[in-house]
Amino acid sequence: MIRDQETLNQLVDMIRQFVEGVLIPHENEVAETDEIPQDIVEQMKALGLFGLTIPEEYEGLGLTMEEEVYVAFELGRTSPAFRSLIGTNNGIGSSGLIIDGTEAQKSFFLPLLARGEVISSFCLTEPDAGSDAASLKTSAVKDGDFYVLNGTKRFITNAPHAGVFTVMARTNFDKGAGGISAFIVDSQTPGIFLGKRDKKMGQKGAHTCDVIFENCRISASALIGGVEGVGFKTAMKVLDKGRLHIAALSVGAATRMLDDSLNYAIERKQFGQPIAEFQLIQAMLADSKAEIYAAKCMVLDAARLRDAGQNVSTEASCAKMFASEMCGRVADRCVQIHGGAGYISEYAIERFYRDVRLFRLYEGTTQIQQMIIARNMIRAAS
Ligand code: COS
Repeated sequence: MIRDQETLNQLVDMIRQFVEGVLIPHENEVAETDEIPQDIVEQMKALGLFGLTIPEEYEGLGLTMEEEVYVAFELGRTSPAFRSLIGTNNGIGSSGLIIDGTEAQKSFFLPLLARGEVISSFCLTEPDAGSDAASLKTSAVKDGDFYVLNGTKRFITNAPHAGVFTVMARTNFDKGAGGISAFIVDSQTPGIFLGKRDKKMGQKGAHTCDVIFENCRISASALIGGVEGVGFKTAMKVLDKGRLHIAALSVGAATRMLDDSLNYAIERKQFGQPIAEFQLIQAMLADSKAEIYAAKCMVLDAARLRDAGQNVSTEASCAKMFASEMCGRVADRCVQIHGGAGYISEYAIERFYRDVRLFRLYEGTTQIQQMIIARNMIRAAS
């Protein structure tokens, strides 16, 4: 749903100019230093990028899902590290509160997140609970007006910068997924320790690490929504939305890679003519164009269904699976179009090839999306 086409066009144009004028020129610097310059972070705050999806009553822009994916198509056209910094406040770090939080929790935390004053992270994955998220072991034991958290969370995006964590922890060890509760936790609470920053294949400038809870006492008021046992469902609802966002980013990144490769193919001459004239190069360009178009249509359709209030668990998984796999295929073809130059870091495609590999893994691997889609089909048919 687009609330006002003209306003959306202005926002998308502004973000496109920011991506082209500021972010793309800084991609190499971010890749080399593994840091996003602070003045860029300040510009992101000033543009309202930390609060794109936070409701307007909590100082965000309150984008609908359809509006959000149009923005993600643009943000996807530069290094994923930039989007990653604002991604948790707009996605997995705030959605749990927006969907299931109490009014007091929302009005306290959401304006801070929307302004970018506080970064949020989503603590679901653990060393022994990745795809099988419902097997998580971090415990939250009630002690009067407090809960005591113990456990380790792994690969937590933005944890080194986070002021607040959404933590999924077990309040009941006998109930499987129904024994998991969600908490909103200040990162300065005693008993929270961070691991070393992970050394990743790509996405330099985006930081992840372990978050360790050791007898960390938090107020009972930190329980999201004030209800125990529904934290797994909160996490799944968060991921339904997050997966659509990643699908849109995959479309954006594939578009950028293809644009770069088309320009390269037009300029690069071999056998006396631009390589773009060769049919085998054209096949790679055309296949990529068609697949990007297909993924974009899927993402927009799923976003519109979500805005219409439908359960889009299946569609979000279809879009995430197809778009992220498509992005991987496009990355591979684009390296191929660049030839030897595609293996050299002077060309952005070498970095994108590594960066986009994550899209097929996080917020649920392709195999988990397949499982969700098939399960939903079987459930609907029986
Ligand atoms: N929305 C709302 N509720 C949902 C839901 C959704 N999208 N998906 C599942 N649930 C509910 C189920 O209805 C079920 O509730 P009941 O017990 O009341 O029936 C409960 O949650 C448990 O669901 P399910 O039985 O399907 O859980 P499983 O453990 O079998 O599998 C998967 C769940 C595999 C889908 C889940 O663990 C998953 O998504 N794993 C990947 C995790 C992931 O993406 N990690 C990335 C880390 S974040 S970057």
